[in-house]
Parts: sequence; C-alpha cells; structure tokens
Amino acid sequence: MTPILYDMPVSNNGARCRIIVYKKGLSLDSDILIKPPSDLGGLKSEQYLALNPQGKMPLLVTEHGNIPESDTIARYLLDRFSAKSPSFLPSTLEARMKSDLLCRLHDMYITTIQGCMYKAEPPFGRFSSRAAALAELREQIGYLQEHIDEEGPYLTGKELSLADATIFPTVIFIEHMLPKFLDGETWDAEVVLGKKLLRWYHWIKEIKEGLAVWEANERWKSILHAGLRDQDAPTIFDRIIQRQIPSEIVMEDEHVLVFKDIHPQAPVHLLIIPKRRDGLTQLRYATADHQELLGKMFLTAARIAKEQNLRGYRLVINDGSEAQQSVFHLHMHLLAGRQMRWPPG
Ligand SMILES: N[C@@H](CCC(=O)N[C@@H](CS)C(=O)NCC(=O)O)C(=O)O
Repeated sequence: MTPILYDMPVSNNGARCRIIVYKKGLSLDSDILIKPPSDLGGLKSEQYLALNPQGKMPLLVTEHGNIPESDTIARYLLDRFSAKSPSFLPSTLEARMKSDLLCRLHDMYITTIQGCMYKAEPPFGRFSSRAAALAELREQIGYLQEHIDEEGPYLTGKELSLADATIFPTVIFIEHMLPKFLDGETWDAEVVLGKKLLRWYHWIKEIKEGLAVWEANERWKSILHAGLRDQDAPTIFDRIIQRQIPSEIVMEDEHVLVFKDIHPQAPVHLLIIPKRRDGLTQLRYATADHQELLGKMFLTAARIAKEQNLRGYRLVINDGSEAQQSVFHLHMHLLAGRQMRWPPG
C-alpha cells in the first residue's frame, strides 16, 4: 500500500518527515500520500484516535502498522526509501551517534514540553506552570549545543543527518514563538540558541534568502502557473472544447483537440488545438513549459496524416493578425487533399 502521512505544515515534529519526503523527491502520488488529520475528522476524532490513540500528529499509516512517533516515521522512511538520496546518514560512526543523540535529546526533553510555547493552558509535559516549562525549554536548548559539531556546516559535521531534519523545524518554531514570552527581556538569538546552533541555523536557512532573491528578481513572472497565468479573454475554441457549440471533432485526448475548420481551404482542413490554452494565445508566447504540449501537437498531426493516408500535407500556424490569425488560441492548421502552391499566399 502507499503509506499515508497524517500531518500539517505547522507540525514541527512532522516537518522532519516531510523534509525527508521532499529532499528525497518522493512522489506524492505513488510513494507516499500526505493528508491533514481533518480528513478523518481531526486529531481528537474517533476515527483518528482509532489509528493514533494519542491524538497527535504526525502519524504514518503503512502496511506494516500505524506509526505514531515522528522519529520512528523518519527512520522508517529512510529505510523504505534508502535507494533515494540523500540518506540522512553521515558516513562516520561518530556523526551517526551524534545525530541519534541530538534527535533523542530533542524528542525526550524539548518535544515533550514544547506545548508551553503555544498551548492555551498547562500542564506542559511534567510542568504545571508555563514559566517553569519555558525555563526548562531554554535550558534544554542549551544542552543541544554541547553535541553540535565545532566546524559544521551541518549539526554533526560535513554531512546532512536526521538531526538536521529534526531540529530545523523546531528552531523555526522557537524563533517565532519564544520571543512572545520574554517578559521584558529582549530577544537575542545568540543567547537563547547559543553560538553553534545559531551558526548552523543561519547557514541552513540560507535557502530562504536564496528564495527571497528569486522573489526580488521576479523569477516567477515568466514561469507558467507560478507567476504567468492566462488572463486573456476566452475564445470560440473554449466553447468548442466545452461542447457549448457543435463542431466536427476528429480526435481528442487529454491535451489536444482536433476538429474540422468550418471554412475549409482544402479537402482536408483540420485544426489542432491545445485543450488548455495556458497563455498560448499566440505562438510567440511559448515558453519552455510549453515544449511538451507543442511536441504533442506536431505528433498529433503526424498521427492523423498517417491514419488518413495523406500523401502530402501542410501545417500552418498563423501568429498575429498580419499573418491572418483570427482566433487567439494557438491552433495548427492541417491542410491536405489538393496540390499546394509555393510560395504560400
Ligand atoms: N512524540 C511525538 C509528539 C508529537 C506532537 O507533539 N505533535 C504535536 C504537533 S508537532 C501535536 O500533535 N499536537 C497536538 C496535540 O497535542 O493535541 C512525535 O514526535 O511524533
């Protein structure tokens, strides 16, 4: 079966599992499904509690059983998908031991009381007051420091480990939540996180700065669906695709529709169009994202020509009114059945 990870973006414990899923490039269709607990009625619903009586996330449902602990889920995913890199297992015994230790300290002493940063009321683990739990949390963050590699850049040295995936989401959480509870003290990341944890956090977070540079450079503007969207008015072809007006359809698949031109210029005159226009009002707006679709249109033409035993045929794309384009939805004319002239008019 395809394992199902019940989790939500805000869950720092689940985030280590999602980091593994994303870093390994697992398919979110065939390798693993990620669903919110609300699909089963929420963390405290009867249906969810039947799978995880602790009513917490993450939870991984597999053919081997239900796994309710993020550390075990993470290790199960590393094992199950060991053929895909990165392994999150450093090559030295020392680094692997340090990674295990950091994960263990995190889960034993930080996860168990992290509720003091966001839960409405005590208890927070073994603490009945928020102030005591927060003080303990800060002390425990300090203890992590002792086991972090001197040189880095990762927590256990030169290689990525499970400790990085485990602790990164929690530090994001701490940076966001802890300053709210400082009670007059000003937030000083170096005091709270310590030098080594902070150095690592800045380094691993650089990716965020890289993303900010992409945003500033308007990287998405030319990328289909991310920033580039088809906002032009629909055309008559949309109505043909939706069968709102009749046409003589010759062929159709998931991507392409082929139908007879109502003003034929040759005994065979077909129009090959993409079913999703995706900004292709004219060929000139084609981007690398359209490459596959454009290839499909040509292959469709070749296939039809073969099926109809066309001895010779001509493909025409008119781009712009000067070229006699009349419908602003990319279309390829397939003309055949008569002797063509050259140059074309
Ligand atoms: N030891 C568990 C802890 C899980 C945990 O604390 N999950 C939090 C979200 S990160 C949760 O579900 N909180 C909701 C609740 O306690 O009601 C693990 O690591 O998986």
